[in-house]
Amino acid sequence: MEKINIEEKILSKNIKKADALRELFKEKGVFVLNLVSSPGSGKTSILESTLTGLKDKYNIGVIEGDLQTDNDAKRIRKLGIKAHQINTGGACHLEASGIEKSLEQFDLDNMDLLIIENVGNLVCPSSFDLGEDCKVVVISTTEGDDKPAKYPSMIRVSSALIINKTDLLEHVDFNTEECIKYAKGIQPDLKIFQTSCKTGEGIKHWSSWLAEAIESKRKS
Ligand SMILES: Nc1nc2c(ncn2[C@@H]2O[C@H](COP(=O)(O)OP(=O)(O)O)[C@@H](O)[C@H]2O)c(=O)[nH]1
Ligand SMILES: [Mg+2]
Ligand SMILES: [Zn+2]
Repeated sequence: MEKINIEEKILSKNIKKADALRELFKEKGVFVLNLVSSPGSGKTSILESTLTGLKDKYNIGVIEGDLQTDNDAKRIRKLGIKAHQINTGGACHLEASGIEKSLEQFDLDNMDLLIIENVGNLVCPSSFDLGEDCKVVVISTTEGDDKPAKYPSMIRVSSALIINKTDLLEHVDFNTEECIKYAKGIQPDLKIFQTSCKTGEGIKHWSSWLAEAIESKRKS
């Protein structure tokens, strides 16, 4: 009973902070994406492929969440894009308070897109609103096509699903149709993208969706 109360308090405090962040992002015209997946599905690789194509057109910032290291922030900085690394220590998700603090590093008045790469975890990031416009979940073909059925909460709160590592399909038992069927069964409106960061398949399609979302929120 006590445990539930503490959890509820943490979550309601987080929601308040996230709502304030959402207001701020709206005022500044910044589209915010919360990118989630299990570890190693290819979140940073997808960002590398996608942002290379968008960085000349939009002002972009990235917040990287990991337990340790700033490896991912370094990968993004190599593209000439501003990236801030949050090290959570032991924590398996990011919270709105951490995002609020990281914003000191960015100039929101001159930003069109903020991407938050969450800690690799398909469980609790689904409960922690970061003030984003949408969550996008990545599942790779090496993880099993029943991932959506096993992690329904994450699918339910996501706007799009990226099935990544399509270049490996011929080597693994992954039924793409089944995966989409499971996912759509939970969230019928889910947008589906199929990508490979090795061959570049599907990156353009996904990037255009993102660009459209940025445009719809951007201040002219
Ligand atoms: N074959 C293949 N490997 C990929 C693809 N995307 C990412 N990887 C590899 O998967 C590993 C984890 O990728 P990373 O982007 O760090 O995943 P993250 O932990 O979700 O950020 C790295 O070795 C990547 O090179 C892909 O589309 N195809
Ligand atoms: Mg990463
Ligand atoms: Zn967690």
